[in-house]
Amino acid sequence: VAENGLNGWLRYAPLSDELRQHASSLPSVIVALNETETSPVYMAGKELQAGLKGVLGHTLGLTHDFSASTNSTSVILVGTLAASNAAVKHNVSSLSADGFWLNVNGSQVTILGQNERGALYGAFEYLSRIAQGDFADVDVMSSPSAPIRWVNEWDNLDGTIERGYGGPSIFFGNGAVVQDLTRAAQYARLLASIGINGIVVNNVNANATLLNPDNMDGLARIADAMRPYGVQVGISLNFASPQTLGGLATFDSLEPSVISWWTDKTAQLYRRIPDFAGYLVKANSEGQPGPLTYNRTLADGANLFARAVLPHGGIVMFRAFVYNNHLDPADWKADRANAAVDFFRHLDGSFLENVIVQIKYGPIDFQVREPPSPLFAHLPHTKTAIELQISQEYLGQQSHLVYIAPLWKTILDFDLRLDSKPSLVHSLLSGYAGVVNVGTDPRWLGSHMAMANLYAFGQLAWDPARDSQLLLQAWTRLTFSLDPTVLNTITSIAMASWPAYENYTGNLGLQTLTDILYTHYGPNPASQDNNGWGQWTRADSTSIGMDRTVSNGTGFAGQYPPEVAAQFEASSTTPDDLLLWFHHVPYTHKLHGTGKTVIQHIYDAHYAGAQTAQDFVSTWSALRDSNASGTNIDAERFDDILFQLTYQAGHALVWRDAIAGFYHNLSKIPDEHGRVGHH
Ligand code: GCW
Repeated sequence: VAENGLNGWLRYAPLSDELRQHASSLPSVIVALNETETSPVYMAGKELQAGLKGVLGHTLGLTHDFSASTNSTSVILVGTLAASNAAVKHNVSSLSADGFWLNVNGSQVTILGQNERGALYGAFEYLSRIAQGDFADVDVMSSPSAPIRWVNEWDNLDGTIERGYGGPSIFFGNGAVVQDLTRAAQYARLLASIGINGIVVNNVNANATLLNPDNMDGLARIADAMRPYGVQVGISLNFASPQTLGGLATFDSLEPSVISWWTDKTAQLYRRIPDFAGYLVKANSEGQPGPLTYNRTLADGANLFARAVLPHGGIVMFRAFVYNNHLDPADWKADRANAAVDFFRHLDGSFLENVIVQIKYGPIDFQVREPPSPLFAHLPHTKTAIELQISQEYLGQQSHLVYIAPLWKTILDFDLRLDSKPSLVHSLLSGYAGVVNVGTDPRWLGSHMAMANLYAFGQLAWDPARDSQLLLQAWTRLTFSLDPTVLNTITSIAMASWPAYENYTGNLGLQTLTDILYTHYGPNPASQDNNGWGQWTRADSTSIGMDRTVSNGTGFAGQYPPEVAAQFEASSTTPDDLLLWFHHVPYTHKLHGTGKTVIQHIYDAHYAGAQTAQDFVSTWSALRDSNASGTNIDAERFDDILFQLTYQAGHALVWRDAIAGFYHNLSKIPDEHGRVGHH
């Protein structure tokens, strides 16, 4: 199971004998046009060799010299466009950075990257097709939708991980970078196979001691481990470092001593890591220091780092997750959802060119359903990236199976109607940042099934138009089996998982009704309200929901461009699944979809969602019965997943009874079906 977990979707399990017959039409030699052992093209050659060996059982020769192999025209050629120029005729001009051309023409396979990374990505694409039993000729040109495709890890230097559910850090322990970075290299391989080109290795709640000389040396070792896969390393900064680590009296972003402190530190980092990716900054948020501490603007703070990295080619990801976590719950006009736009709108155009504002997908915080952050509509002169969370902080922490891609698609495909023109969120983005938080667990995330989310994240960052179900199915074939029963089983469970989780944890845009004060796990609807965190539901004995209208509420709806604002302003045009996000209504308010009352919907959804979770167990168990030939899935992973689904089924009942009971107590409105309040 360890091997199966560690390799994730890169298992290269043997194909059936029937499919293996195609192997005879494959070339016998791989030519990888770079012989430097740490180069992505060299790794591509190695990966092709190992992958084809696993899938087809044949070991192809591997050379790095095209001329030596020209006696056979039939080769798998992989390299950069530049390196191949002499060797092959191609007609590839339109690739952007990291893009590739994959051409399979009979027994000739050509994989050319716009750069080294692109060649590696093309090799992974070819292998993915073969491993899924697809031997057809193709001619694909593929370029990423956005240049920045990063993962963020919230690893602390002591080896713990904030909101990490896959064991301790693969990077840090005891205040330093760990000696054995095997797992870092394995992780880079997985990331490269889904087109991820950057990683921030430490928590956004950053520890300044990461910048001491020993730790900077350690970061260089991490960068060395990941570089062959084209994954560049960046770090999160603690804004107060010049004071806390550097001993200066201040960390004011406009103070010359502070500026030169950061300039020096940055130069020291680039001396060790010439391709260092850049910085991620969480400033003035949840108690973190920042420029506002000295009455400077957030742009002043971002530009401080941007100037430091600019001469080295680095970038600054500056988080928009800035809000007041001591809001007054008695103030019906107060709204945490307003914060990002309030803090950033007027800064559009004042960031340097190498600053990217990194925006969480929704205005609150990785909830089970949110509308898109309206900030995406307010920064036409600023580069932006979307922050998604693979780590299931509010989504059952990998103990619940939740396939998140369909949720992400509701945001990426949302049309903000800027200037009343089509403006899908994904079309506005320069980058993607995924909070992953893998750990030393041999399944990386603590759950085999959760890896579908990481796979889908990379695939959507490359091309957000991809279909979440097709992505899931490709992942399933690569991870488990080509067996149609496995495919159908996993498709039915995973595609039902987010709707089910929404049903039993947070209906109608109420947010995930978990314990928001500490664990973010398990039901605790009472914890949402009457505190400063602003994840309020405003539930009382007669009514429920946040009034975010302009006419009567917090005004949040008005942060969207006019057409969208008008839609959310009226409850009659607000989609039911966001009704309580935007409106405070009586429990007896009727939904337009079903005509049910809000309270009856809450009851019914909880019973339906919990039932779906029960069904997951029987659906999954049926796979074992269909596995008489032993061809579909190994017993270890089967049992591991069965155990998690069984746990989820039980916990879904806990959720159901806690939430349905809570609103029954509050509203005193009986369930039409007599289920609630009779346990
Ligand atoms: O969702 C909240 C988390 C914090 C996290 C913060 C953030 C890293 O509960 O653990 O801190 O968001 O995104 O900065």
